[in-house]
Amino acid sequence: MQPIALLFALLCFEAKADDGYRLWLKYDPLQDASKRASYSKSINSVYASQESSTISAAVEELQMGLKGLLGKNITLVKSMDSKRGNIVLKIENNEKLSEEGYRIFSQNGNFYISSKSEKGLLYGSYEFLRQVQTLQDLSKINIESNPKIKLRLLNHWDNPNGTIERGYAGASLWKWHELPYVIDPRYKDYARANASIGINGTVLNNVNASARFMTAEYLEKVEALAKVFRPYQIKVFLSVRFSAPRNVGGLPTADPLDPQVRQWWKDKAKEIYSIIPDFGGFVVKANSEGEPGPQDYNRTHVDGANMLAEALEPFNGIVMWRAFVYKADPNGDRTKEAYYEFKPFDGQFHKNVIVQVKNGPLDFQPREPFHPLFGAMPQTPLMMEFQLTQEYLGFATHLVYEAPMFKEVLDADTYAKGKGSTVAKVIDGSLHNYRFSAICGVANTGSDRNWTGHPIGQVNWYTLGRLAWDYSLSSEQIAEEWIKMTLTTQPKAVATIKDMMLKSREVMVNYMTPLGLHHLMGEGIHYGPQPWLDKSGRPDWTSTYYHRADTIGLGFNRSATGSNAVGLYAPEIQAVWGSEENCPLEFLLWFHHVRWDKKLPTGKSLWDELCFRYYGGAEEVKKMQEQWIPIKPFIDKEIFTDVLGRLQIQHREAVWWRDACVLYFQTFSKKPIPEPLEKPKTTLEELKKLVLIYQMR
Ligand code: GCV
Repeated sequence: MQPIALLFALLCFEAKADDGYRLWLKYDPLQDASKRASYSKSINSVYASQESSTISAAVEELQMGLKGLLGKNITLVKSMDSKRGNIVLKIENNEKLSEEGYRIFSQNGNFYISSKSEKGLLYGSYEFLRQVQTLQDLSKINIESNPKIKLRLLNHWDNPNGTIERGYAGASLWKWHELPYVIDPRYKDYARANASIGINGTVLNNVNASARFMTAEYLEKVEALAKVFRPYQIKVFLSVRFSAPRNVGGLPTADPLDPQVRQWWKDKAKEIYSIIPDFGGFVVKANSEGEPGPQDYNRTHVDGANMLAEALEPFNGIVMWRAFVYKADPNGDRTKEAYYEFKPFDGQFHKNVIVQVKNGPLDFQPREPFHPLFGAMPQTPLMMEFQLTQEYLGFATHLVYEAPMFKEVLDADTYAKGKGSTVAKVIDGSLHNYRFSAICGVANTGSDRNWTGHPIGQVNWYTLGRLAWDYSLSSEQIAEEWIKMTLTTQPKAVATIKDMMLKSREVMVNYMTPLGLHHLMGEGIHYGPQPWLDKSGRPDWTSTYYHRADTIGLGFNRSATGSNAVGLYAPEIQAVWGSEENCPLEFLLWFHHVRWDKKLPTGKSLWDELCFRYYGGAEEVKKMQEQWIPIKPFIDKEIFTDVLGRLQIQHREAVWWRDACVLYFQTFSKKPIPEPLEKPKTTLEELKKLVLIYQMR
């Protein structure tokens, strides 16, 4: 071959770099030749007993996925192919299945995906593909699966101007200025990705909501998106601005007890449903961080939520009313406020209201105890709000797998009805027999080609869906599935990446906020360390409010001798968290002000333990970098290089966090950094300047 022809051939056959766009629905040819051959032999065609747009979406996905994975055309047949090897999508009654549940089994050489509804067929089809992608044995496949939580949502904090609050992966996915005329093909891929993990709703806009979304112009744009999402069984929801009747309705007030205001919302609901008949409902952030709400008119959260609920009720819409409220009280304890505000209202909300509660009582910190409202409102459905976007977890530059963090909260025992009353059972509705159940994650998606900025950030989106469907899945299992579907099936590489992911959350806690510390981050931007921050727009936006460092010790005393936030939990929990001796180290400084020289169960003093954790966290990131390098031959080059670069930033920043926190706390402890730890190479003054540079416009 001529050199030029050889070069041409090489260029043609060079594998195309993976830009991450296809997420976990990559469908590249299976590398395991024997599995591929065996699947190919047993799958020939797909047959659906009924037709609908959702069933077509399922069939299309099966055909596309299997074509890619097996390199074979899977034909859609009008009656079951007698040659066998059919994938049969079948609607049938099965008492063990809920409406969205499915069963997958093999019989007489065919595979059956059955469900009571088209929804289950869609979810079952994605599960079937997952089985192939993760190289499972299909010969005796027999899976029965029902979602544990009914509403499984993403919350987008996206603004009409295309920006995303706390978004680190580019601009908004929604091109409002082009809608409804231009339909970006990405909307369909977004729907496919969500359906593949069981997400069945999306809140399109920021909870700091623009009233514009209540205008006819915007509702038409919303409908254009709803139309794309519909076959994938994804309902759209909107965040609403409580003052919308004033902002866009021309009314002088938004008082929820004012008859004109009430009528305005009723008319608005009617208008919305006339445009989007399957609209899901509203999310409301009211009287929180300066957003308008019923308290502006001396009314309560119940007044506000119930007014909206009554407007939506005729159309089966729901109101997700957020409990993220806190007043600026320098002598108070922000972690108690939502509890005091909402607990007295238990049982007073309208039947289509669900109260949306963040996982912890503060604000998506690297580690928080579960929110004390979970278990405390037996007569009001509560839903979980997790944050996928890494506002406090190093944005899209730090590798942090969030499943262990979510599981820690879901598995936590509230003791509301005795041992075993886990947070998961509160939010799936089973503990208190709630009318409905829901969970949401604040999305980490954006217009970046790979959707989430950090290639491994995709797994946090994936995790939300998988845990919402079945919170009993382990972090290991979810990680393994995602790695195999997205990065590689090479066993050693899978094991290494999984190990890095599983420890990543704890590593981050150690270099950012070990031992129960919290809210030490840079002001406003929420990036980088600023533990010395003692003045801000509000006292509870400083760091000193939370860590309370002094010459005696460190930590916020929330025990009975302090703010008694621990008193909001069940007595069984108080007995553990409320005692400095019994409190697990991960929450020690969340609940206690501990002497610097206090000997901890590790055998070290508080000061030494703190230093070892900060140094250990930073060191672990270095190790993660080293672990990543040998997997190079087994994953896509572009993704390999991208993650490697981000790990380098993460290490630099872990050292930044470590040095800033250790040097700052040392000004109180007055103790040396213990041997053999190396002293920081920078000074505290230099680090203080660095944070200011980060915050410059
Ligand atoms: C959407 C935190 C974030 C805000 C966010 C708020 C909320 O305070 O920093 O950006 O606002 O939480 O959840 O409402």
